[in-house]
Amino acid sequence: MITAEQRQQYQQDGYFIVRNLVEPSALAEIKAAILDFIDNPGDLEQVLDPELAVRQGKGEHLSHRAKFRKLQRLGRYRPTVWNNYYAHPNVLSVIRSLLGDDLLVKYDSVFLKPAKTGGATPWHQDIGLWRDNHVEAANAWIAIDPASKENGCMQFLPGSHHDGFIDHVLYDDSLHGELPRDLVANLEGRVNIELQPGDGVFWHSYMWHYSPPNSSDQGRIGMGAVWASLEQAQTSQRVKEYFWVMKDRQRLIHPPKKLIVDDGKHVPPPPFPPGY
Ligand SMILES: O=C(O)CCC(=O)C(=O)O
Repeated sequence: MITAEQRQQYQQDGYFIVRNLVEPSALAEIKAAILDFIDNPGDLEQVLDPELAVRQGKGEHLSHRAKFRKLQRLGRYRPTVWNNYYAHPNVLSVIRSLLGDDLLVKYDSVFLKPAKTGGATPWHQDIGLWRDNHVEAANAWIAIDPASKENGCMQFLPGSHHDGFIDHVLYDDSLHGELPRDLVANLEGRVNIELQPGDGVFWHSYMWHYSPPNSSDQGRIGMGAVWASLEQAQTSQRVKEYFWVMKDRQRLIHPPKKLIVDDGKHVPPPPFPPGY
């Protein structure tokens, strides 16, 4: 459950933080699974789609632990990651407060920002990338390592979710679609979302957020997620595959059961327009 203060902050500022959401023993299992993948990607790339393990640059000069920027969908293939985060009882309790009792995972990813080499994530709204109708989806990120200003924690612009959807653009050097740079240059009022391992942050799909490069000597691993209600999944405009974590008020653990909602009408969004 979320508190009245957290709900109020979600409405007013567009996000809230839940401290100690995931306990240390569960976090240790998650981190072990992530490091095991990074240390032994050869074997596991047979299970994970290799295109979903997003590498940073060519990587030859990087230590093997610095090669990955994202590990998308790792959770779906790792029971300890799935059960200790995406289907963790404390996490589901928060998500139920936002979306009700039938819950599915739409997106799961590890976000890695290795010491000294981890790059920035540009300013964006999640819905600006999805370009779907899930305005009230539950978007979250939990810290596996401490996330600080020094090692590139996320920054939010409180209240920016009140401004609605903004078309995202792609510059020649964009990592992915982003908010137009003239809108985010010298933004005043941004806040650093500093988290300790096990803390989680939840935000609105319109929230403007960003994370800077990591110039410190401390790596920063976190895990992102998006959950959807059954109704959102069934009326999805973009994603065809969802994974059950709660049905009829029962928590569902790994292996996650798939819900396919492909009615043949899903069309991929058009390419992002160029930014100037
Ligand atoms: O991990 C990060 O620094 C960025 C994460 C993010 O932007 C997201 O989950 O939407």
